[in-house]
Amino acid sequence: MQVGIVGLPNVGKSTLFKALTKNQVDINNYPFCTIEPNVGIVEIIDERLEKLSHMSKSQKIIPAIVEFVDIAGLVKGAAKGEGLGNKFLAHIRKVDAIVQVVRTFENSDITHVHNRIDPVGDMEIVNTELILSDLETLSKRIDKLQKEARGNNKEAAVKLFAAEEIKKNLEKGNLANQVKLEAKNKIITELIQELSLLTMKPFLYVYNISNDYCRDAINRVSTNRVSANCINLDIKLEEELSEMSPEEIKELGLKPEINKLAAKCYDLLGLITFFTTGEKESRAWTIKKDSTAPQAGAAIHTDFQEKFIRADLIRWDELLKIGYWSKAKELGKIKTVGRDHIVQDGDVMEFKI
Ligand SMILES: Nc1nc2c(ncn2[C@@H]2O[C@H](COP(=O)(O)OP(=O)(O)OP(=O)(O)O)[C@@H](O)[C@H]2O)c(=O)[nH]1
Ligand SMILES: [Mg+2]
Repeated sequence: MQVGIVGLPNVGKSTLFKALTKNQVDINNYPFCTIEPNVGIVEIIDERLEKLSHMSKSQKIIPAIVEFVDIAGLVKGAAKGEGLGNKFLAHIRKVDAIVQVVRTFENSDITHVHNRIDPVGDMEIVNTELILSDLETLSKRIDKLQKEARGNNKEAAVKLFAAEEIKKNLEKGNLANQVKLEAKNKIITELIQELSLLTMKPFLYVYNISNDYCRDAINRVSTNRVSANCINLDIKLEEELSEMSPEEIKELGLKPEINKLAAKCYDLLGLITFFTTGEKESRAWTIKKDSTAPQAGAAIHTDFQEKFIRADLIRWDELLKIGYWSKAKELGKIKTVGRDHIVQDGDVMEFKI
């Protein structure tokens, strides 16, 4: 699962990527500094895992991870091939969720491609390009569906109706992920997968604030309709903190906020964690929300799904309170579940295959 970092050129995308992944990447005060995408892994800091590993005296801790991709800046006309145009959009198409970095900080030394600080305007430029690209995808699909629907193809008719509904919304400037569709309808789900629209992906806005940030701009952003899913971050400061030792940070009386973003992205991707714990290792495993026990097992080994017999589980905090697995078992606190059981975030599990 990958999260793509997008936004106008020179707004702090690579700085954010560096703060998150600690990968050394080019950060320079000029637009289109990044051309080829940078890919990096971020460990999700999880207090629960640390406590479990402490309880089990584990030799190794293996946290959950999220992959981030730092993508080239986009400009007006990208959907028509301006800037890095289509190449840029192809990189976005591959990711599972989008983090859009929006500049709100004022600093005349840092070039803004439009020579102004206007977060709402910037977001609209980026979103418009994504929407235009999606409209092109939709138009082609609608043409095809219209032909199919004429032949009394019921499935095509359902898809056509949904595709037109999405198109209408995009034309109003809404993102596809804001369109209310019958999420449980199999045909519509299939259409959504086939279309793979950029604006259907989950979105998170990161407002790049700083000491010299413009409060007025933030206020305008927060009253804007597209700001539902957002987070304020002083990206430059976070990057500086990522280079310091915990002692140095403590001395400054500061607290990094960057981990919150990684955790929020994990959530944005629709992911949850279950744990395994023992002397050898304690580990956080990543699964999609609503996964069944055999599907969760597949995170450990693909074989586990097919050869699944049952799973034993307990909530992480309950296990921690009791102190160890065998005692929890003695006390009858370990639950045995079958194939249909839906795994919850924070379950500690053992699989029987
Ligand atoms: N003052 C200030 N400067 C920042 C902040 N974030 C980034 N910068 C500076 O802005 C410049 C551009 O940052 P990058 O991270 O390279 O921007 P980018 O979005 O990756 O740019 P492209 O790759 O060209 O699209 C660098 O000089 C950063 O140091 C911030 O929060 N405050
Ligand atoms: Mg960059």
